[in-house]
Amino acid sequence: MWFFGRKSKEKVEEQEVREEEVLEETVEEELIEETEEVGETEDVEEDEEDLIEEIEEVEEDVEEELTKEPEEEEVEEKKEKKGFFAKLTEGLTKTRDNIMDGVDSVLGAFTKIDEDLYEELEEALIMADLGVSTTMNIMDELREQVKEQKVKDPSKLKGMIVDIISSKLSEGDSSLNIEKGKPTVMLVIGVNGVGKTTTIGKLASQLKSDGNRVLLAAADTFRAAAIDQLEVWGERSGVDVIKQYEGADPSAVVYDAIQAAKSRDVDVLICDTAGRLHNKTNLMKELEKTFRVIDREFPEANKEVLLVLDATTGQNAISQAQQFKEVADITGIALTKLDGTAKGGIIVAIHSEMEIPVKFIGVGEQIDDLQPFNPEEFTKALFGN
Ligand SMILES: Nc1nc2c(ncn2[C@@H]2O[C@H](COP(=O)(O)OP(=O)(O)OP(=O)(O)O)[C@@H](O)[C@H]2O)c(=O)[nH]1
Ligand SMILES: [Mg+2]
Repeated sequence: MWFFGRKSKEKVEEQEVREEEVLEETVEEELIEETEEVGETEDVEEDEEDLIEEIEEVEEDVEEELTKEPEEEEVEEKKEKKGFFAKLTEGLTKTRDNIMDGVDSVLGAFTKIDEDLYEELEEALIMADLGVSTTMNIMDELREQVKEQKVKDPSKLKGMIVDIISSKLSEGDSSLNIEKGKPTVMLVIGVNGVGKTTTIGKLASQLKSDGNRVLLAAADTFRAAAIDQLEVWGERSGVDVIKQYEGADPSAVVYDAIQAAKSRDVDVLICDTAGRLHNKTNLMKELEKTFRVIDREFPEANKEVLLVLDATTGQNAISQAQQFKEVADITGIALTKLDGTAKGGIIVAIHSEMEIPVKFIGVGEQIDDLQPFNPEEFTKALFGN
């Protein structure tokens, strides 16, 4: 115990000394800390001022951004609106060059307007897929205007040609035969590969977003893949497809679809058709049968027969139109693949020779790459005036 007691006494003394040292150290540390804190407070105040300045600057920037924003939004909107027009202008580049390069080189080679100039101009327009009879027509009008206006300068002819072509494109009614409160049946016809199914898909999507109840009929039963392809477009545009099976009677599919359209109170029923059967006679007979079914089963409906033509086929499109005209009362033409072809001039020939209005133009494979044909917009995209 003693030992313990003595040791404890020494320990207590040691402990007291240490406690005093620790206390001194702590006070010293606290003092240092306090002085440092004072320094820090000054720093914080400075930082705060900097921060306020920064916040003010950011606020100014934000205000500037906010006042700028509507302008940027407008630009974005314009960009979207311009989408199709820009695509059309770009798509028509080769067609424009094809027509204008020919015209320019002829006009550049003459100093006066004479028969030779007219002949060469005629050739240039035919070469640009405007078609023989349309070209003759354009030339007749041109000669007349030159005489009337006493034009002497060949360079004046370019503007005159553009005006004549533009007025030709404006002839005819390009609007679709769709009325609110009355159903419309649209039969989409054309040879294989021209873009019928794709056009139907794009059209279904547009008509639906315009507030119409739309239904599709897979009356191209020639290939199973054709039915599948229409179904894919139906899904994309959120529109139902009435179908049967490969090899089924196309008129039976149309019959089913008409019954469905009636019971579902559909506004527009669009029927896909085969572009190719075992032979051409078969194809035309099948179409006639389908027309009879529509007339018998849906007499109260408006009828649209849309012939799809592929712009890249040039003059061939005219002979296709002539053949289909023999069996069908074509009410309008959808001219596809105007993007990237040099043969877009065919649209002028179709318009004036066939006396069937072009109602739609296609400039690509996407769902929004189809537009109602607007003659003013089209000539603006084609000639930039
Ligand atoms: N570049 C371009 N391609 C198009 C356009 N329209 C359709 N196509 C393409 O042309 C090809 C044929 O289109 P479809 O819609 O299958 O043609 P279809 O007339 O239904 O053909 P069939 O069913 O075989 O008679 C597809 O690869 C389409 O993507 C267009 O405006 N521009
Ligand atoms: Mg098809």
